[in-house]
Amino acid sequence: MRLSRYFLPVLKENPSEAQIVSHRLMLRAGMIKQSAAGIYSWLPLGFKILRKLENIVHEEQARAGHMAMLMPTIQSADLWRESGRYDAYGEEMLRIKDRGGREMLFTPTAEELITDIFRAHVSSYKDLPLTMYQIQWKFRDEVRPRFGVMRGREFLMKDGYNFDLTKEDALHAYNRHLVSYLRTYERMGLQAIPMRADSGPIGGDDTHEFLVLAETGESEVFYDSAVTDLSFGDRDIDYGSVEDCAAVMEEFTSRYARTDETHDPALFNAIPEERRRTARGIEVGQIFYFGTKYSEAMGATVQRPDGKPVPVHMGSHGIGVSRLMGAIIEASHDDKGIIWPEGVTPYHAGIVNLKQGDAEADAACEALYASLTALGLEPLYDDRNERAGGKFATMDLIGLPWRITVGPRGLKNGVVELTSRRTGESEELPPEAVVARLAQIYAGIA
Ligand code: 5CA
Repeated sequence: MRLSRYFLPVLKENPSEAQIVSHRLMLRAGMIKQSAAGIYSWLPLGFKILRKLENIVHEEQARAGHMAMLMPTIQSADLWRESGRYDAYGEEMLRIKDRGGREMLFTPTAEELITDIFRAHVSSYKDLPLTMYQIQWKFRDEVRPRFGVMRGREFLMKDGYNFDLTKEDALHAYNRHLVSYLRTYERMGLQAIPMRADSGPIGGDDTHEFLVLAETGESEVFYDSAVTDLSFGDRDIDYGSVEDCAAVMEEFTSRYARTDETHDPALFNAIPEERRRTARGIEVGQIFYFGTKYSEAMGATVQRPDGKPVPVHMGSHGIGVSRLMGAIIEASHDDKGIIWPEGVTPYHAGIVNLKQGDAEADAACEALYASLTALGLEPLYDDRNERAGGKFATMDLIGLPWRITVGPRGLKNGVVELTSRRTGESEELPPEAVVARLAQIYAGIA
């Protein structure tokens, strides 16, 4: 992509409505534009990152054996009356009437609709286990939409639903989701800690939230500092293995880590004092096991091997895809702007031409652009007729992890400069060596 042709409405001033750094930087970097309270348009740069996050989620769901599907955003109220949630959900639900006066709603989550699909088509234990998910827009009429995409009213969520014959099978699905979520967040450059939480309007007793520690987080959390030493890394887990998934669950959830809703001061105080931590966190996902709550209410049963019909055991599992963008920025920025982790960066490297119009500099930039593109990498080339200072400021603001600076002086010596956004360190290298280095950095990521 060439910056001269890109739609990147960068703001010079800090927007006054933004209270936290991620919201400020998303507006300044031209990623989003608010259209109404808690409702945003995703401009090309923001949308590109959103797609990257979605792709990671899709890849990790496929790895865990879950099937992608898509359900409508507008649903019939009748379905929600069956589960009792049409009334229970309260003011957060956006209710709509169609021209025939029929009551509809904009989906805040989709347990009812998926259960309706299940009961229409599945009647035997032989079709289980089954897990399907979607990445779809949700609407919750939040009392206080704020912090940009962090607490929106319209937001993008991955929601997945498992159907199992027994409680044990459903708990395996729960553990399997925990494992796949750990891997998903790590690929996004985040440490998200599973914490025992409250199940709220979804229901059930077993639930964990995944929290990214950040001062601006909306949740108060209490944990044993030992949980922050854990990392999933590149372990090869067999998602079909009950033991493998249970072992990861045990490792990541046996230490004290809870949100304020489930906090137990007595248990917390039993942790050695030097390991007790109170902090704030951003909830980027939540998994639930709620047994037969929906299947019983809606008549979703299957025949057991002995022929007896039983309600299926279910759970649901959510990832806040649009919120994640804010969480990543909260975790990775400096006073100049965003610093994207390599796994989610919108473009792999920026090319800054210090002297646009200089035949040699232009040719060197074009050659770099072509070589990187040929490797399957996406460069963002700042080919505008602007001062170097302005070009650097834009690159720093939008946060690409690597910048290649090309100027007539370096080219006389056969070199360009490769700069790391994270460390600020630069190295002078021949253009071919820069291309080889970037290929190496992104091998296995891009
Ligand atoms: N049905 C379940 C799981 S699919 C469910 O709805 N879970 S949830 O309520 O916990 O939402 C899943 C995730 O969506 C949350 O962990 C959070 O990351 C994200 N989320 C929830 N509300 C908002 C909001 N108002 N703005 C942005 N993201 C949100």
